Amino acid sequence: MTRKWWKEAVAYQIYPRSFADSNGDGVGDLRGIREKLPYLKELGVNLLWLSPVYDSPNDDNGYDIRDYRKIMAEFGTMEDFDALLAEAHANGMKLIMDLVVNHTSDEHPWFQSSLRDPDGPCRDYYIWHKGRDGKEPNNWVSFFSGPAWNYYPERDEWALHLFSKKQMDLNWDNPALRREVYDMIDWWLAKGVDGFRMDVINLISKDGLADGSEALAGAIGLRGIEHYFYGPRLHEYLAEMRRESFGRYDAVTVGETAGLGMQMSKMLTAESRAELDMVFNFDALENPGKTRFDDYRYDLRYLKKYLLDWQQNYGDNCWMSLFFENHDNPRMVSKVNPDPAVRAPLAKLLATLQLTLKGTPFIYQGQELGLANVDFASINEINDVESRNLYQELCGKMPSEEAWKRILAGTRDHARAPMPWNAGPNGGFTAGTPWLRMADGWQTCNAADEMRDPDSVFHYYKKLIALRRENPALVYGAFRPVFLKTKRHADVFCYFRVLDGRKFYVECNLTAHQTPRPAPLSGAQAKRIGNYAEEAPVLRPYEANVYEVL
Ligand code: ISL
Ligand code: CA
Repeated sequence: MTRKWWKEAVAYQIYPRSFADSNGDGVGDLRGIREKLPYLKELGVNLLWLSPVYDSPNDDNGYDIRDYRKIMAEFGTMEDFDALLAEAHANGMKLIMDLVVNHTSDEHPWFQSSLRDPDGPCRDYYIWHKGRDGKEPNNWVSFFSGPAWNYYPERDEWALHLFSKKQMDLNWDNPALRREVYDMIDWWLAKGVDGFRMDVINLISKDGLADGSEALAGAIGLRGIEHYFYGPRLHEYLAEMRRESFGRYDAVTVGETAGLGMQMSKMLTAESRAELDMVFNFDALENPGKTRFDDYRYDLRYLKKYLLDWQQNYGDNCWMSLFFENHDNPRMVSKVNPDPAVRAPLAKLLATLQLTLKGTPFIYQGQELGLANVDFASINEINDVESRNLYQELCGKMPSEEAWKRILAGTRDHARAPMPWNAGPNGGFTAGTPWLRMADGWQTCNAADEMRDPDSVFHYYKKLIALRRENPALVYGAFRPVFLKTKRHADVFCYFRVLDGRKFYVECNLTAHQTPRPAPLSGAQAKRIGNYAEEAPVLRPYEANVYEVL
């Protein structure tokens, strides 16, 4: 297996709007992030991913980019960015950007030119079509509700937007557009950024205009999906992009690729194919048959099945990313078990899995504090465009209380609530009014308090991150699961990580009930970390332990 810096890294995702506000306007910013670098250094992470910080009208909080080479005014200036990058590097941390190139804002000069100058150079930068009997060119729907097309009288044509009405899909079949994108990527790489997380990169190749099938739209109702998920020229574009930009730098790429499956994942990340380094696979973020907006308890025994498959079958030519949370998903602890009494042990169990399995861990801000979902009171407290549109749509189909229940189960704002830094006003996030409501409970659950408490979720993460960074066996070691055949041990997940004579053993109880402990290890061993202070003959709720076999 090839050794790479990004396989050994522990990554941390920052949602800048909600991380730290340096100037009291209620919005997190680049200086805020810079002020928190010592915190991140103490935690031990060494690869930072920033959600978009580019100039944007914020219809989708920065995922609608107006200028790829400019910093969003609310977040600061390019000087602030350069200073952040330099200081991250000086502290031994790499920094990757969010690359959003499936679409731009409708306020991007390319779109404005495409719209107003139909014979100009940007004519075919977007996906324009004539209407069908005065209506949309086809029946595709947007991820954010409603038809995926806007009509523009200026061209008497419709333009495709798979996301919000202000996020216009780029036409990747146009080589001139692709060149613009590669030049932009180069510009950032030349500046010294260490790579990119690539937003909905699996959508960039569309296969034409045919109507979407109702049957294939699936539980999420995405009619048209079969025409642009992993489209016909995706691999060609990824390989070209790598050749023309990333490939000439020591940069890492992580594709955001929903609805993936192992075969496609291997095709995207196999070293020999030179497309992407890693992908984010969402296949196990919900239990089978469930979607994010269903109110249910996630059963971790399903995660075990998924991990057993991927850890054993993904091969040595591919490398996984490991994550439970990001800015688009509710908090994992709340999904699995919202009971506050088990929050800490459960958060530590998830940390144990994420930091002892094979793959690069991506921790989402606040996960290291064990943050839970927010008890939003009504749709008025919700900012997210996806939630607001979906709420409107659902209210047409069901009583508004029921619609609200679905939004509350799945809204992306759970993860976007500002970081609680201390027990002071607004959790120390801002001296002003936070742009989005804080989660209740920051008075007792915040970074400062957890840093003082040696038993906190924060300290557990810190110790585990250090353990992983010091032990190549936890990075490159073979994965060897045990106790798979006994029904008695269906609730536990136990495995070894083995490399060059070093051996770690991990045992986890995936349930909220006590369960028999599998036979203990024989021979000399040392416990490296665990989420219960005392040893016991059984595994307690969500118990997790890591031993080194000596
Ligand atoms: O595909 C999905 C469900 O099957 C979605 O979760 C999809 O992956 C997701 O909405 C894409 O997210 C990314 O692109 C969006 C942006 O709003 C998100 O914040 C970003 O992470 C559009 O840029
Ligand atoms: Ca600010």
